[in-house]
Order: sequence, then structure tokens, then C-alpha cells
Amino acid sequence: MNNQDLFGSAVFDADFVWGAATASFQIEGSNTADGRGESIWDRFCSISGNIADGSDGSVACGHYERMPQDVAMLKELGFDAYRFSIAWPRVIPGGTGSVNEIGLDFYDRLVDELLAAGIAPYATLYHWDLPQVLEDVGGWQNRDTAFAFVEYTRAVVGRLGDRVASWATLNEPWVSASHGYKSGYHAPGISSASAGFKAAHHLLVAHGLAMGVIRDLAPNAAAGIVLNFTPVKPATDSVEDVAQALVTDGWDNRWFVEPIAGKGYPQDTATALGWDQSEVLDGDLEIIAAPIDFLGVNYYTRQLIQGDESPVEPRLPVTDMGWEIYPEGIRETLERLHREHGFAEIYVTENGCALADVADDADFVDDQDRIAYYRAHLAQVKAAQDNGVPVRGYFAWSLLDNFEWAEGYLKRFGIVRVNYETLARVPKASALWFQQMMASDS
Ligand code: IFM
Repeated sequence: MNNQDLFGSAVFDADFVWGAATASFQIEGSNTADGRGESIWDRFCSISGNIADGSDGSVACGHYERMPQDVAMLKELGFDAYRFSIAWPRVIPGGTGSVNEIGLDFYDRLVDELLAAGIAPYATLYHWDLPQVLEDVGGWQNRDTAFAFVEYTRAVVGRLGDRVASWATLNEPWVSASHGYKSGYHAPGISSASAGFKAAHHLLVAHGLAMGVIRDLAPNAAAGIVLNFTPVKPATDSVEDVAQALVTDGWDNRWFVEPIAGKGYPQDTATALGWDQSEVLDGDLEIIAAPIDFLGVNYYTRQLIQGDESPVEPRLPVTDMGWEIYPEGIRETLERLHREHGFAEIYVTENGCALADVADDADFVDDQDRIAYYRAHLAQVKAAQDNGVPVRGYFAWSLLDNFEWAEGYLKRFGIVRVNYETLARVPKASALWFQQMMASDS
């Protein structure tokens, strides 16, 4: 796919992969259909006060029933690739044990539909929807969950591995561990530092073990992991702010990537945070350091940090999430990762913004501000590429407005509007911008 000069001087090569991304719980709905089991997010949503608008994922975008139309829309927009995730509770509703073939059929059909449309399937095995039955016995705090993940991976890759070109084991395990177990802002809603460290470690072990399964069952596919990165800036140059920024950077930006790159956990941060590392068993670091073909990078914003960790007023324009718009951060992140680790391939697997969209009577949104966000970030991705970073593709987050976790449906990240009453999809100006850019030859 080629593109013309729609964002400054940035023009990507013809083999650059243009994609759009979603995740199972955020779009599928149909949460009891075809034998799907309960996920931690179903349970979390059922507890009053957890989700800003009191909503849940039972309908979401109705994608489970509208999958062919959504693929047709991706094709019409001209995307090369589609990044989606598979819901573990659809495939193994009991967490371990028997495979629910009907649940797996849905993803089988999705993959075939994508291939028929000429769109490459980029699958993520875990985007936060753990079967609740596994949480009932400790979830990611329990080492056994890593082995359950291996079983689940075997079932999914065994069925789809002949057709999926790219597998990511986990999406943003930092968010699973930090929001899910350390702060409790996300499902399963546990707030304990030691739970967060345990979960983080078992997620990484699960990733490393699953890499072996993917290698065995899909030797020709690319395999890797998707991590989120948020550059950290001290609010001032005071000793306290700079020191805290280093710790925050260690937990937010180094904790997962360094062991994956074979360097072990950042010990400065582990000490500063008081982690005793008792859950790290002999051989774990070797498992975690299984070679990856690509690193997926999710980037949205930067963070300003002060010594006492209290919030700092934004200094730049913000999105509807309150996140500063800092396009340079995506280049800084990509260049830092390349400098420090030198992964063979990097994909930007998520980038985008929630905005307070205003729709007209036909549900059209003229989101020029979202186009400006994409344009600015893509220019920085191109600059990183020009500086030698092997960035092979870019996925917009998200194809559709969808369930934004603890924020419910209040935050709209889509390049396609979803009318939550009718579930009608209407491409926004930003989707048409992508379409025009991807269709044009330079
Ligand atoms: O919606 C999420 C997605 O599930 C994971 N990455 C960040 C997005 C925006 O918050």
C-alpha cells in the first residue's frame, strides 16, 4: 500500500502495513452466545460504580453479529490489515479443559472473511478478558493461569495457525497488572502492590510459554507481544521529581520490555518499589526472553511526574481522556526502543485519540481534530523510520467507537462512528482521510 503526501513530507514505502485495531470485549457483545463463559470484565461491569456510565459489554458494537459487514467496511476503507483479539471465554469457557468449538468458529469465519477481502489478520490472544472461573482461583496472581493460557493458545493457534500471519500473545500486560491488580481501576478490581507484581510476572511467563506453542504450531507466522509505552517527564528538574520520574519510567516503560529483551527486570525499580521477587522461579527469565519477531507498540500520550506522585496539570492540549497530545513522544518511544533493544521489527499496534465528537443528523462526524492527531503522529513515526527504526506498520485505534473499559461508552476512539441506539456504523472524516491516503500512490 502506498500513500501520498497528506501529512507533511511523510511518505511511507509501499510495503508499509496500514491497519485498524479493535479488541473482543470492546466490540463483540453477545456475551452469552454460543456457549461463551463469563469474563472478569462481565463480572467487573456488574458491580455498581466500576464503570463511569454504568454500562457493560453485553451489546457493545454488536460485532459478533455484524462481523461480515465490519470486514466489508475495512475493505471499503482500504486497510491492509486488521488487528483483533480473541476472547478466551468463548474458546475455553471453563478457563481450562474442553474447547468450545462453536466459539472458535466465530474467529475461524472472521479470519476467512478477512482473507477473502484481501486483509491480513493480526491476532492478539489476550486483550484482558480472562475467564472469571480462573480469577476465582487467583487469576494472574496464580501461576497456573500461565499454563491455562498455554492450553488456550494451543487451541486457538491449532485452529487458526494455518491462516493468521501475525500473532501477539498479550495486549498491554502492564495495564492488566497495574490497573487490574495494583490499582483496581480495571477488572478484576484488586488493589494491592504485591498482587500487581505477581500478575505482571505470571503474564510474562504466560507470554514466554505461549511463544513456544506458536512456534510449534505456526512456524511460518510472525510472533510477538504488544506493550504500551508512555514517556515520562519530570514536572520540574527538582531532585524529587527527577527521582520519581525514573521509578515511574521503570514500572511503566521498562518492566515488561527488559525481561522480554533478555535483560531481566529493572532492578533499580524493583528495589525502589519494594518487590521481593519471590514469584520468580529458576528458569523463568529464560522463558520470558523467548525471541520475538516483532514488538507491538501502543502509544497515546506522555506523563508529567512529580516527587509525591500527585497529578500535574496538563501543559499541552488534551484529548477527551484528558491525555496530553504529544506527537513527539511516539518518535521518542520508537527511537528509545530501537536504541536500547534493537528488535528486528516494530509495529505501532495502537495510536489514536478519544474526542468529544459531534455528529450531524446522518451520524457523520467531521473530526478534523482527530485527523490532525493522526497526521502529527504519523509524521513522527516516519521521522523515527527515517532515523533507522524498523517500523513496519501502523494500526489506528480504533476502527469503531467502542466500550472504553472503566469509561464505558463515554469516550469515542473510533474512526468510524457507532450509533449505540441503532448500532449503525458511519465512517468519520478521519476514516475517509485514511481511505484517501492509503489509496493514493505517491
Ligand atoms: O481502548 C484501549 C485499548 O483496549 C488498549 N489500549 C488503549 C486503548 C485506549 O485506552
